[in-house]
Amino acid sequence: MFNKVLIANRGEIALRVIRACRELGVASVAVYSDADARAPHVREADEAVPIGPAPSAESYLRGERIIEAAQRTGAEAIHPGYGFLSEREWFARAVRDAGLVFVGPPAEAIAAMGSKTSARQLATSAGVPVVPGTTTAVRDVAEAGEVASSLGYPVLVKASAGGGGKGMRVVAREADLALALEAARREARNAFGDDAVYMEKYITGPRHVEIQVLADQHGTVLSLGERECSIQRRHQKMLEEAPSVAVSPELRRRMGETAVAAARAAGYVNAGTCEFLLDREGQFYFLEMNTRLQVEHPVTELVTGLDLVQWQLRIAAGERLPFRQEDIVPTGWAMECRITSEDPANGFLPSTGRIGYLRIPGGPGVRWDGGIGIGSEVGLHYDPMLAKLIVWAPTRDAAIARMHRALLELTIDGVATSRDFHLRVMEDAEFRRGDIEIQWLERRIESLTRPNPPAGGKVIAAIAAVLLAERDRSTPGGATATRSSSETAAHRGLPHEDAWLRAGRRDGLRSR
Ligand code: MV4
Repeated sequence: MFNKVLIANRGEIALRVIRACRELGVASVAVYSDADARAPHVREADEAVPIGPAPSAESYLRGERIIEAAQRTGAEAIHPGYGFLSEREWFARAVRDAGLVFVGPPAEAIAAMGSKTSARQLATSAGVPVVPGTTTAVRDVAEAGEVASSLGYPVLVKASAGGGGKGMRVVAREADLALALEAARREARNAFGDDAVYMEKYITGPRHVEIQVLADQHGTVLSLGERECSIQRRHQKMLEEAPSVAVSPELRRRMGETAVAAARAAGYVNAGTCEFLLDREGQFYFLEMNTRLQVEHPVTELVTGLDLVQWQLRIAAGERLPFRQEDIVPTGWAMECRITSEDPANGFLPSTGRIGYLRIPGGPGVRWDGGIGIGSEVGLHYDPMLAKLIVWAPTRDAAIARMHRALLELTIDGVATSRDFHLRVMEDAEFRRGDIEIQWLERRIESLTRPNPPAGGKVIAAIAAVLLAERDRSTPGGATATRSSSETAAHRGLPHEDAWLRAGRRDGLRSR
């Protein structure tokens, strides 16, 4: 194993990697921008190196500076986290060329999966099902028209260099094709500096299900099962779970084998994720492969019992995976809510400020992967994700109840956050049935983000009456309730939360 690893990232993921290093007895080196001089990841690491001004283009994206910092501190490997330099082929190559180990896939695998058309070709040649469409870029409107009529409308125009939904246009009929093609090209050129686009049949109402894979340097490639990631807004995931209600053991086995085949075809090593669309008929289609550790990796960790970051480090150090596919059996249910500094009541507008008070949830089955503390300044330089609240429970119903409970415990003062939005999701009947697909959130955004009705005098009196009655009923000694009425009332006075709790009690949530 390495003696020392540099972490080329910030926030919660830098802390996550530091924790894995510490458990493996590996020293950690943080890097930080001027804005992060007092950030938790800097305090927590064994050493820290300043790398530049606040804008990421002048700090966390300065690969050559980060490599220098690794050499100067005697780190043998660099963990890129997610985002920033994690999927830059040139960086993976530069790290290797500097005589260091990149804790991630080979540069060649990043390149092979980076272009969506080359990923489709690779997948197709490995027998992996892809959405019907072209495996090369379309030249012009004439060719696009021919492709579209053979596929049948609606079709989707996608950027070859794309990913994450940029440069993507749904086309419902021939009359709209020329404009959509132009728009997709323009967006692709601006986002990726490459205006090549290709086409696919548009799949309506699918789920987004992804498979985690782990591959060592000795030819073992394993599937760690699926994550359900359909709850997203504008291609930003908000909530993930493992397993998926839509995936049977048989489908899990088939999707897992497919993901392993795609990874093998790319010469993949380390942790990676194959994204699929899963339609209502249970057909699945490979979309793309993410060649990095993902934000939502903890839900897979909780149902498999494996520490993915530790395995990333072990694999990078040349260790063999000591288990076989049949040893990996997901157990129970895990769910993750992304806690962001965005205001759901205000169109998810990014919110800034200083964290004045922070109450982190705890108790059975609760995990907090955070990157903030009291006093942290939340600005606009970086991603708005402050932390991930993750729970595990034996069943999905119990995981939902546990997440709701943990969200009630969470208090973040100083910035607007996505907390209340997540409470609403946990309370939503469709979500609780697992009746979701990729358009679900956008369709339900109104009811999930509507400001709470002002707690007028009557409402407050009603809540107080319920709380007092409940305290008297549920507290053996009478006087001090375990869930203190002041805490709950101070909970920004959301009437719906208590209504839900009461309903939950009636429905026997405790018996799960
Ligand atoms: C699709 C699709 C429907 N049909 N491809 C969005 C981002 C990129 N990863 C691929 N995406 C999609 N590709 C076909 N042929 C729908 C989406 C899509 C989507 C996919 C996953 C998660 C959320 C999504 C939200 C909107 C559209």
